[in-house]
Amino acid sequence: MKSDSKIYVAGHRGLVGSAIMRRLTSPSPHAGEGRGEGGYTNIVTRTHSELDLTDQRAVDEFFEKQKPEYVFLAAAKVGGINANNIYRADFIYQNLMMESNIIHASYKHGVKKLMFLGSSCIYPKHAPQPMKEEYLLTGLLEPTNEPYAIAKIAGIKMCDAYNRQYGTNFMSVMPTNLYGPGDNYDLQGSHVLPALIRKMHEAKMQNAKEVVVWGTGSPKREFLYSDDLADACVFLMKRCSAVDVGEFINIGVGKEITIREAAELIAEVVGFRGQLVFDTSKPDGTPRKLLDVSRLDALGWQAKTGFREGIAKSYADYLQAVASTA
Ligand code: GFB
Repeated sequence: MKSDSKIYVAGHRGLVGSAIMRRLTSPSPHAGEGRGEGGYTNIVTRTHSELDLTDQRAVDEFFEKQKPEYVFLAAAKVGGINANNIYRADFIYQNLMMESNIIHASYKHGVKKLMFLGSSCIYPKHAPQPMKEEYLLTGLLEPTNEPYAIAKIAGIKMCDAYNRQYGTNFMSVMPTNLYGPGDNYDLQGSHVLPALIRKMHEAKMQNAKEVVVWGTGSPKREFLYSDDLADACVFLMKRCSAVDVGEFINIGVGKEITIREAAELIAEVVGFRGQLVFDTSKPDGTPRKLLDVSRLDALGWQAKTGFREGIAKSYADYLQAVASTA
């Protein structure tokens, strides 16, 4: 990938896509360690109203006209445990359509390299921890996000099938739970960290005595800051091919914490001093989801942003988002 290569970032306004945009246009947090300085100048994007990625003909026409050389497939219908559980049809339909249209158009129009972004929920609910890439399809999935996981597994298998049949260079990467600037702070649809940042902030402002945390607080999660993920994606896109990463590769930090610990740390960063109350009528989801990142590690990439630092940056982003809508 050269600085003037034509790069299409699908989903450039989302948590992942916007981080990839930042990384492509500005220096890597690893700059100085030989990881490149950004400076990609030929990036093409389309908003949802300009291009409906579930529309096969529109996607095909876009690829025919634009002829991108590299594609980051970061467009997806995403959400937290509640949204996944309720909007099950939307999650499977929209994700299957977007992936299918973009992967097929990339093959048809000669894309040099495509990166498909999946999710750690592709692994079986009770997979041994940490989860190695080879545990895919060795057991039953977590029911709250099964439709989303099936769509993401289909994306991995599509990339692999096109590589094998047509000799394409389509790489799949599986990030762990993500957070960062531009996250979704809607309390019903979001993931746990943006939800807790908002709840704790609002409780602090209203001098409320407690904040409700869903579930038991005992599930463990691994959290990766979105700019770190973007750095890993660009690192892999530049240096590796599908043959180097195999069917797909995990991207994570290799460490996990309980939801209770995450909530306590957010309370500290936000400055909320009340009680945490656990609502056990809400689902816990998967008990643990820790990725084995030894393959990525061996390729020479490790995450940089510590959890406290990432939460502090995310809280600053939330404050800015609140200020801009006030
Ligand atoms: O982040 P989250 O929604 O998704 O929830 P998953 C993680 C854990 O945090 C669950 C608990 O045990 C939740 O019950 N939790 C506590 C909360 N308080 C809250 C809250 O206020 N909001 C939310 N959302 N959770 C998602 C999948 O699973 O992970 C997606 O649904 C995707 O498919 C994503 O794979 C990475 O980690 O459980």
